[in-house]
Amino acid sequence: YDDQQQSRRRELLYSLMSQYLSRDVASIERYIVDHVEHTLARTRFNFDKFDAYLATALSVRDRLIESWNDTQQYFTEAGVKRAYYLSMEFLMGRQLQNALINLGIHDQYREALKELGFDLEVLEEEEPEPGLGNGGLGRLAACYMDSLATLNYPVWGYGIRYQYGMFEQKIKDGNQVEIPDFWLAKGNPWEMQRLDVTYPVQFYGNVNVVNNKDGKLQVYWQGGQVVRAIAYDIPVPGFDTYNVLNLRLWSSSPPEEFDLEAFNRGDYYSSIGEKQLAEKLTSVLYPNDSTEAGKELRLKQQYFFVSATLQDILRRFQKLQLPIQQLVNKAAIQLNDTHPTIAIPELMRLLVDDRGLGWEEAWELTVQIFSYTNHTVLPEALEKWPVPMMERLLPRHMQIIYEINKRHLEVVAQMFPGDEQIRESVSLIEEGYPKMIRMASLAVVGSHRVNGVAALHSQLVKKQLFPYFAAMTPDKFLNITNGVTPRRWIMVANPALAAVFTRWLESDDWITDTRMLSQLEQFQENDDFIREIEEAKTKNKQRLALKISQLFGINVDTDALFDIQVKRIHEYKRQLLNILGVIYRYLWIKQLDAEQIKTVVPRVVVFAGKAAASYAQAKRIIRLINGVASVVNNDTSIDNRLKVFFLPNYNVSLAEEIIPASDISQHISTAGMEASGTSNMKFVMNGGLILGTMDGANIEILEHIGKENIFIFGLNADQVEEARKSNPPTQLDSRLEQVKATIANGTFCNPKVAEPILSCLVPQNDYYMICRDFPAYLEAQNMVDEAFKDKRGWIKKTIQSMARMYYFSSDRAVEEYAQKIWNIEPAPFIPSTISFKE
Ligand code: T68
Repeated sequence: YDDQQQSRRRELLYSLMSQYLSRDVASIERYIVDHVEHTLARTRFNFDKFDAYLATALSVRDRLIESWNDTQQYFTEAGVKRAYYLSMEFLMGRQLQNALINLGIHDQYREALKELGFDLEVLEEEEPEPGLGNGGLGRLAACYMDSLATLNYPVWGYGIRYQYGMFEQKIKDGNQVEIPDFWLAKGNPWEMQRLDVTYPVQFYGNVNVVNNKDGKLQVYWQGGQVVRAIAYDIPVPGFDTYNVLNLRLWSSSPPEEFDLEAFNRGDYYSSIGEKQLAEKLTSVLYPNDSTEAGKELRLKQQYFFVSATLQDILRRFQKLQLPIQQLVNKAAIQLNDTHPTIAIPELMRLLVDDRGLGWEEAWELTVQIFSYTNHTVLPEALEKWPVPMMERLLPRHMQIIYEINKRHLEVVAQMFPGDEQIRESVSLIEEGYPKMIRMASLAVVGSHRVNGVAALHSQLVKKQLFPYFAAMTPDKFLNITNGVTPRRWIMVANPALAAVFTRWLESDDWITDTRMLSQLEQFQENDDFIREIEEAKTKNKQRLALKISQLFGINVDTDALFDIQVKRIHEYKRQLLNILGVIYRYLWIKQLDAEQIKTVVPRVVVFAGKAAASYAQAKRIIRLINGVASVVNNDTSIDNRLKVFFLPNYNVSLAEEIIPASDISQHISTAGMEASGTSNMKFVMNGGLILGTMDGANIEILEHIGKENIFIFGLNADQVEEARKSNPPTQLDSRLEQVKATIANGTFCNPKVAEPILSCLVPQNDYYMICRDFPAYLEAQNMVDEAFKDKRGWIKKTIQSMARMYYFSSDRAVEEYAQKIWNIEPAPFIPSTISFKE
């Protein structure tokens, strides 16, 4: 083409799509029907609910792609520094409603669909939820993506596109049953397969060192297995901004020229076998369960996604044609827990072996680029990989880890000369058979910032986990308290409450500026405001009551106190303490006379959460809860003063229904064991109060909302540490003895199931401090009852709490990451100023 032709072509291309998709109802109807006919190949005169959902989603995706393209092109042209959030898990939840709200077109879409004969809210329920995470860690990544998009930060998320997410939980005869979750079965309209974005990823093989012509040593890692990574992109819209971020998930497939040799030998079937092996790599999400530790496929998943991601980041950097030393000015990489830590030796390998940088220079660059978020201090949850496995799977990385360790221990020796105990404790390699690589220590050494996720947790990270690292590099360690997005957790989950906020604040700016919520406090004595807040709560309780009646055929009283504990089932989270308290309450009500019973505050106790499939004790606790539920719910003698439910298959969508309906929620982990918790924040933002321990973010929530608005009980972290060192008490609380006896006699479930639970409920065996905290727990529950009897006082507490929660928005949290760790700036794309379209 000559210049003239070029410019005419550009004119044409521009004029063909010079306009953004329209936002009026009639256009939206057309976009939807267009997808019904042309994408789904159905007729617009006959399509069902699911097709309607798909067509609607596809029409929203078109809009997201427009903004996505502009945003990414803008980031590139502006040459901004980007941050990369590497996480093995992203628990995004359903996308349709969130996207429509963030784009500000929910009402138009509702209207358009109504005319087409569909109810938007009903279609939203058609969307399968991608369960690509275990719990808090994965959901945190999703909240952060929403906030980063909303605040216009140039960030990409990188993760894995598992074909099977978190299993679906069913309850059969009171027991958890796991059903595989093939969430892609009906297609996924939110992702864009990028067959043009693929990278080879190598495993196994040998390392050879060759003397180059110029006398330098050149390392070659050769042979082994090659797997191909294919990118799937998911657009992440921000609220009230044009920017759309990208979440890139990798899927494994065989390399294009897979086992050509076998194929040529005529060994067709073995070549197909190889293909299936490659595909298996990203097929399933691993549970956060220590019994699954040390599985080679998990390490393969980690390296697979890290290798593809770093290749992608470096390719993007290469286009800038800058010297590699500039990488630190263009990229920051956040490791969400230790799972992607192999990225540290991988970047070293790419810099030293592939680009010929000297070790020192490469290391300095690497450390400046990486940072690491720790999410747990539980020793059994800290990742370690056997040295022999690493040697076999990633031989060059093992060499690099040894070299990092050698240099690290030299520094240690200078700081703590002659101290073998310190040397052993900070070494990246744990001695033993086999030797193990301590991934958390590697992450600390290879990062310039290490953060915990709540104030107490960050203290424990320094004092308990990494005392010597903290002594060596105190400035490396910091706290960034978790946050949650008010878009999903108020706007999407609780439209009734959101409407009240907007009406009384005469603005919806609180959605992006949660500080504004503090102005609600001035209405705490206003009868109209109080009534509207109460009405919103009642509406949400009715919605949950309807769900309960559909699931269990039991109608619950929405005036009852809704008492909720929803989270993964784990001994440290102490669902057991909760159910022991429920049993005590039941026994107590049973011995009251008819008159006394009438004065008991009626309670609806709700549990939900998954136990890792091989976590036997957690599964027994589920069995016990269900046993208690069936006895209590069928006992007519207690005048409906107590109901107990275990809602199956807890996930993001169920959380959106449950959280707004709570009066009280329980966050009662053994102090020092829950890093932060994030549902605690969601509950309070939705006008529920907390019954909790001095653990994780509960402590900071207390500081913000005031101790009069939270029910705290039990030992604190220091006292737990003390208690574990000192002699156990000689006696059990008599009420706990009574509860144990009732469990032991088989009232709720087979005593054989109960036995391993009961054996933990003795002072000598009380690692989780259930016996020691039991009396304080009962007392705190009584205080909850008393407070709830004073309706107006209770509402006042919830209003003050909601108004004082602004700090726990993930907008605040990501801003801290951007400023204190990544050193990046917001980059809003404004269509009217630099116009790719009109
Ligand atoms: C959670 N961790 C913390 N881990 O338990 C919670 N683990 O206190 C905190 O609020 C939250 O992270 C966010 O910071 C997890 O959720 C996992 O899910 C997990 C997954 C795989 C392996 C280990």
